[in-house]
Amino acid sequence: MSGGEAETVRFEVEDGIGVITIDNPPVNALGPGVREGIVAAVDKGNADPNVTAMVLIGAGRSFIAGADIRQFGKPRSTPARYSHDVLDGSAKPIVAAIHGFALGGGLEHALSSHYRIAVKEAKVGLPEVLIGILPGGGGTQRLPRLIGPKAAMDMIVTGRHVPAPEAKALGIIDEIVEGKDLKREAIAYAKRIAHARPLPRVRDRADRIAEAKADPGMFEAMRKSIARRARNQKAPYHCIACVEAAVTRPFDEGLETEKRLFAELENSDEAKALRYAFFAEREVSKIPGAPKDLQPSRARTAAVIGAGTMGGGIAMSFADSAIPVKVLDATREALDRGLARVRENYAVSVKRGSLSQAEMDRRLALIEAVDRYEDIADCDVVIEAVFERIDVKKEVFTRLDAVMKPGALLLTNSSAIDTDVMANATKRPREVAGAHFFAPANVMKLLEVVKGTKTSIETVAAAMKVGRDIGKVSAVAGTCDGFAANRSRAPFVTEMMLMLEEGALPERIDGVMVDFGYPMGPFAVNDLSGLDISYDTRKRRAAADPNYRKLHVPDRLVEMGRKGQKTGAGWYRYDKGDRTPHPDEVVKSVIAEVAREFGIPQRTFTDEEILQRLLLASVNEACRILEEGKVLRASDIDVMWLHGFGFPRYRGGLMFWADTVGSRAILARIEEWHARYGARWKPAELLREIAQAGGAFREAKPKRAL
Ligand code: T1G
Repeated sequence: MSGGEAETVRFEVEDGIGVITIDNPPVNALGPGVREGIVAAVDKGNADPNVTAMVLIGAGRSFIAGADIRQFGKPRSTPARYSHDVLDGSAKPIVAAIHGFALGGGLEHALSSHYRIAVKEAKVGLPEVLIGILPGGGGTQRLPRLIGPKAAMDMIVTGRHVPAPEAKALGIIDEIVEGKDLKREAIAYAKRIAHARPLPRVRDRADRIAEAKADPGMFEAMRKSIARRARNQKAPYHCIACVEAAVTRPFDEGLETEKRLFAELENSDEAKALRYAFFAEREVSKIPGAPKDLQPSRARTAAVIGAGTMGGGIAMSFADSAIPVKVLDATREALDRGLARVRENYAVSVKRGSLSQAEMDRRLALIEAVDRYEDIADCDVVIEAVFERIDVKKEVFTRLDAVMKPGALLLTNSSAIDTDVMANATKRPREVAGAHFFAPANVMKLLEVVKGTKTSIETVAAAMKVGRDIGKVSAVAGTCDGFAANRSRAPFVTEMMLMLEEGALPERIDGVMVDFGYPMGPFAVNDLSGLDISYDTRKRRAAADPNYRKLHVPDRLVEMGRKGQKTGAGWYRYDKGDRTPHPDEVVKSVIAEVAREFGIPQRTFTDEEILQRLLLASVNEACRILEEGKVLRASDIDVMWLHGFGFPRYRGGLMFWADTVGSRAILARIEEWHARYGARWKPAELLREIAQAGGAFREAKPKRAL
């Protein structure tokens, strides 16, 4: 093999078995030279009379994690021979030996081999749909032949990772190998099957396809079942079409369908946005300037101060990740109430079937209620989640400082109070940071790690690691009012409340945002979280700032006792025991009353204007956040919007979406609204610079260090 391949694909003969090793760190992606290296190695093995069979295996921590996603969207040559076809057409049997992950093109290479063995911990999958494309290496044609079209469709349309034991039960894996030396086991397996003929080529299997002819309606049923989740997207439906072709057409024609539909998707807006989100979620964990060898250790024990809704949700996040957690509150009554709420939450999951009773019991056993600070002194990390009152928080941190062991992480879940306030209540401000969870804390993936002015980089990195260890997507923000996520979304909320006064009804605005791709409209979400949550904050701000623009409509609804679902009415009316929002004439009359009282001219809106009034207000604020250096990069804001606010993933994120509108058009729109609505629409300097340079919002850099 030429120099290039020699580095990423090795071929050695051991005991008459040709071992093909892929060595392309960190995940053995099928990057440049890898496919060519595999072709050359299979040719070599077939040409060598001493070789009776071959093994395909990955070096390092994984088999093959799929095509190199970084190459998509770039020009690339069509190879004379595709590596998965060469495996399939080999004259000698090939055994794919899987550890770690076999995903996408990686699993396709295994499906093109004649046998597949795996260690128990391995996972396989065809996750291409998650980046807006589809398995383009024969996976949509081979997998249905191996496990049946229904099971294949489930894997391909969800993109889920399947653990090796389940993959064996489905028929993907022939044998789960015990023992630590996969290569040795694979060589032994290859020797056992070396002379077995005919070679078991997946493409020749017809039995499972025949089964499907008995249920031709499965494809329409699948399309119906994904309709809500796959709204506005093409890839999931193209995946179904390919599997349907595997049932209705000969193998080679099915391959043609796969190739055609793949080509339609590769450069679609949806695929570009999903690829961007994939890499943005990996960038977000990188802290510029952090020491290269900074490897925070995994927290072994945790504590949460405050057994309220947030504290209980945070404790569940630790228990869900098998980390023992102590919950501390001032009174036994508060602890009992908090732990009862946790039990109820788990019981709902058990009732829904998403959690077994045994798993619920295991997790509950990891959560211990304590009522003395001394009981948590030895915990690696403590997260404060008490009332949003400065005096209470300062008291908590003074006490934590007095008892917690040296090196413990002291984190606050505050959503608004400056992290420095808590840090300055301790003698160890460098070890204090914000860990801002989003409600419900055990469900929402975003964890905003807030760096106070004295917080050390080590503490930021350790807090982010804690987030990752409990299944969160950790993103860094600087301390300021609303940090980065909520601060960037605040103008969105202002505009949605002010548009009401001009005549746009909640159901109209919600409809536009649901059509855009949100799972729920912002008013329906507000009914879920409770209108009273922000009411107190608004009152505090109005008292502190005479120029504060009051939001009369939500204030009046709260004062009427309409706090949302919890009171049976808020922006919408709810029938007892039913969460379906129904437009309510009462809300309409409150809006009309406010408009009349304050002489607000009524007007009509296009859908585009409603969408842009909300999102461009946030794009403008995001630019101010970057100007002040309160985030590490623009794409971190997108990660916050995807995982904190349910922004539709196939649109990439707030800044990625803004680039599809264009910076110049956005500046023009914001200047128009600045003239009409005044100061709140003043364009951010950075936004003006981006527009003038014709640059991209998603590539904007912070103007100051965090
Ligand atoms: N291509 C390029 N880079 C990749 C990559 C890939 N497929 N997978 C991971 N990386 C990079 C990642 O950006 C990060 O880089 C580093 O590897 C570690 O990743 C023809 C067309 C395998 C489960 O969709 O799901 O095959 O930040 O932090 O948490 O039909 O990576 O270090 O610079 O995620 O241990 C299909 C995508 C491709 C799998 C490991 N395959 N990867 O998770 O590590 S399309 C996928 C993952 C395809 C064929 C089609 C995960 C992982 P950096 P990481 P991890």
